[in-house]
Amino acid sequence: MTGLEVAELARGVRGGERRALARAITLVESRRADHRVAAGELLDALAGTGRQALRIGLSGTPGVGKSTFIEAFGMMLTAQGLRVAVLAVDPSSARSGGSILGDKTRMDRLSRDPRAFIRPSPSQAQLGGVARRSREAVALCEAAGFDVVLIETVGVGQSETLVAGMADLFVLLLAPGGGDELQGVKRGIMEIADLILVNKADGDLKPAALRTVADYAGALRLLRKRVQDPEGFPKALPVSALEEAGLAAAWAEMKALADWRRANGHFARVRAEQARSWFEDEVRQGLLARLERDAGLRARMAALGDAVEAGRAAPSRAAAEVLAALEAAQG
Ligand SMILES: Nc1nc2c(ncn2[C@@H]2O[C@H](COP(=O)(O)OP(=O)(O)O)[C@@H](O)[C@H]2O)c(=O)[nH]1
Ligand SMILES: [Mg+2]
Repeated sequence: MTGLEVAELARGVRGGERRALARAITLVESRRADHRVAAGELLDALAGTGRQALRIGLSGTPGVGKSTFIEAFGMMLTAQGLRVAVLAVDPSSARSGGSILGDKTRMDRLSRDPRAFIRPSPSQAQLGGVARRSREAVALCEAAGFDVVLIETVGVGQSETLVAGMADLFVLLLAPGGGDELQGVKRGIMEIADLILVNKADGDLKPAALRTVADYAGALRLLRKRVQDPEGFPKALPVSALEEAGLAAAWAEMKALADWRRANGHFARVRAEQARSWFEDEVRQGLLARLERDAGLRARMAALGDAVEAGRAAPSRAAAEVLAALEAAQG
């Protein structure tokens, strides 16, 4: 890509053109070396827009209603005049075929909405690559002037931490269920949630949903108080994505929380910390990539791994040897 083409793409993204944004995301997803360079230039060119979206991470196990929720919630926001981007972060997408496209619920209405932009996760990605691609895609959506960026992920542990690390708010979607369900949610996930939405609070499931909300509200009260929370947060609420009930209340809570965090400096502080850890991550990934690119080092590492496994070398000693070899290779 020439400098001129990058500049033109940047102009398109800044102008909020969805096709330019889609192309830009494809560019940042590419692992080709020349594409990486162009992607870096593009992100640089877009760095100064000063635009800020509300980034909302959304997680939940398959079938809980993420797609249904995102479509209904997204339509509600676009009806208010807001522009909404939806990104998917799915490290397992190589197997499942993507968490949005592979779905029964394809968000048909939202995808036709001119104020919305939907991007499924790419197939074939490892967590490291997913992290970079997702952060950059979020940055691109922000530069394109979207007001809300929804970052969806399936509940597979690691990806939730990843998404929370690039979001301003983290929402956990749950299905109605008794005590077992409460057990099933890992404590770590509870600790990063800002809002727990118990979906399917409709029809026969409504009483169970309301009980689940009460259970989680109780469990949340037992968690350690976090500095970035006002009184009453994290919170649990019932919603019905299907009947589009409780969505306005959920949005009101999200806005109230974001406003409070902005007013109290937590919003900017957390973003600054996220930027730092993004940077540190990139350095780590870059070092690992170097290690993996160098055939001699790879062979050395394999041999030392065997020696460690056989008890002929101490792990820390062997690691020091690989790092010394890496430094020497830098020369
Ligand atoms: N009763 C009820 N069913 C829902 C609701 N939201 C989603 N569903 C259903 O749950 C199933 C899974 O929904 P989907 O949005 O695809 O879940 P995802 O896998 O988390 O994206 C579908 O059959 C939906 O129609 C809801 O609020 N109430
Ligand atoms: Mg889905």
